[in-house]
Amino acid sequence: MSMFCFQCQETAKGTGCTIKGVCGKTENVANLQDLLIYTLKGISIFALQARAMGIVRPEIDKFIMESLFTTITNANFDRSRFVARIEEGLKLRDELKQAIIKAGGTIPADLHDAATWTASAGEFDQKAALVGILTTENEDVRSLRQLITYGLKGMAAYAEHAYTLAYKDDGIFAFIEKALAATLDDTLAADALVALTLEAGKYGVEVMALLDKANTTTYGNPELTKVNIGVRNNPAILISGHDLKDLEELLIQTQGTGVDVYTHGEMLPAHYYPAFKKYDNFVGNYGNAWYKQDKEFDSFNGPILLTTNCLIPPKDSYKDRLYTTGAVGFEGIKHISDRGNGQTKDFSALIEHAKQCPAPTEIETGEIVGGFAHNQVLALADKVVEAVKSGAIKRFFVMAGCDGRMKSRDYYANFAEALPKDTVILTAGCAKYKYNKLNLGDIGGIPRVLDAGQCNDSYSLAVIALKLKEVFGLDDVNQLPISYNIAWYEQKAVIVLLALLYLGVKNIHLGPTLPAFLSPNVAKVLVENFGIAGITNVEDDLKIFLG
Ligand code: SF4
Ligand code: SF3
Repeated sequence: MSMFCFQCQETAKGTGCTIKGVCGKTENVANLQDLLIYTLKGISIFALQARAMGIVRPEIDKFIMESLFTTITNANFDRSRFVARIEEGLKLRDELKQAIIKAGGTIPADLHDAATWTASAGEFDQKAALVGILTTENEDVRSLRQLITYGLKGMAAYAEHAYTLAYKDDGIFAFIEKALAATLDDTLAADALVALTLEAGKYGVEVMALLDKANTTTYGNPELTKVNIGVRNNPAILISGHDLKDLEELLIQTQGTGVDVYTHGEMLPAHYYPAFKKYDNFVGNYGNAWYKQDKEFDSFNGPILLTTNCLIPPKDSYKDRLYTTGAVGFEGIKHISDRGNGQTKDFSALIEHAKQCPAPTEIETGEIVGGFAHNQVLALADKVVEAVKSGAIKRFFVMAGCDGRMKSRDYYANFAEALPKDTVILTAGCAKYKYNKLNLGDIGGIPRVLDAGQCNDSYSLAVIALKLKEVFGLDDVNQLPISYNIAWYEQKAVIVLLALLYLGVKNIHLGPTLPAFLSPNVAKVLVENFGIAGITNVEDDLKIFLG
């Protein structure tokens, strides 16, 4: 076995990728990601000690957050970026240690290796082979440590989006560092790690609330919007991923250039924000969820900007038109540098490139409807409550999360189609692409698919549920006529799940398969305490959901 990774739903054989990632991640990059995480854990040991002494280093918090983000599935495949990050991490770790000593602190003699190891870049591969996931022998402890680590990756991704819009919360950074260090602590048994997992859910709610505030304060509240899925006849740039700031700067820089901008994948919900509606070259959404990019990037014809996950290893036919930025990277693919202080990113290379390209080839026509984040749904609250009271709406189905390659995910399209006509789907994340073009109709003007936005906007679905609980005067969110049938793929979905558990949501069905990183005992804890279950087939599951 030359690597071991089981962080996503598509992990090989449902157990772990051991030779090469199903995602395309090489053994070498997988191992360097492990070493980077190990380095972050070592830094966190000092960060905790420093915090206890009143020393807070924003550059450390930022480094940890950004580094975690680069290791999520389908974000970064570029070996050189990980080598550079590990080198920088070792430097920051030692600076922090010196700051502690300078402030009168004592460095414990029995520090974990993660806090003391050093090596030159040429030795990183050797070291990486010694620090992987399987070095934790007890499978339940390993399972919980990884569940926490993956939750932190998702939390870091959302914290980074908020940070980009100048919203941050030191409590979230402090928790990330505490939890990273805790995953090295051999004195913490399963019970303590379960408690820490639930605490991660608490910070998951906080980080999503922070990002919601950052997005809505900066760009306004998402509102009911029809999004064009056809094309125009101008050269264009396609922007994918989750980063709204990148989109904003791209829209500003393309004004008056004759170059149109289309969203792809998880960038679709950007159309729902009032702030982006003023750009007349912001044409619509092109394509579907991430895993179809190998065909859709081909037919788009113009440059493509990947701002975050999900990137798949590019085909030769469009690789010269692909650009990455932020946490994303791929060897040989052009990368747009980060913003300097007070500056914007420079997308001029993409704009010039677009001018040389033909307009996108049309792959579909029509419109999709979305923008049902909490503010819009609560604006319709009277109508929704009335429909529930009159029996016009019998049940809501939260079908948020991720889409993915596996054929078994057709289940979600079939499930959506098979749902009785008096039910409404509440969605967020790229999972929506399985049913947002199905024309499922409406109930008295309320569309049967209410899209709140990106995966992080799953928070909106929780806000809506809590509001309905209040309106109906219920004591428990689980008394609402809401069922949860969630699809997961990567680690942002892990933090969304932990956040829902923290909010007390029970009986979530998770598919298409349960995470490989849940050991039988850890899965049992989730089943017994939260009623977590998998999925089977549409017919049987509908019977369960509809009683
Ligand atoms: Fe395998 Fe998923 Fe890890 Fe990629 S991210 S190596 S597919 S488990
Ligand atoms: Fe999708 Fe990658 Fe998870 Fe943001 S874009 S939800 S998979």
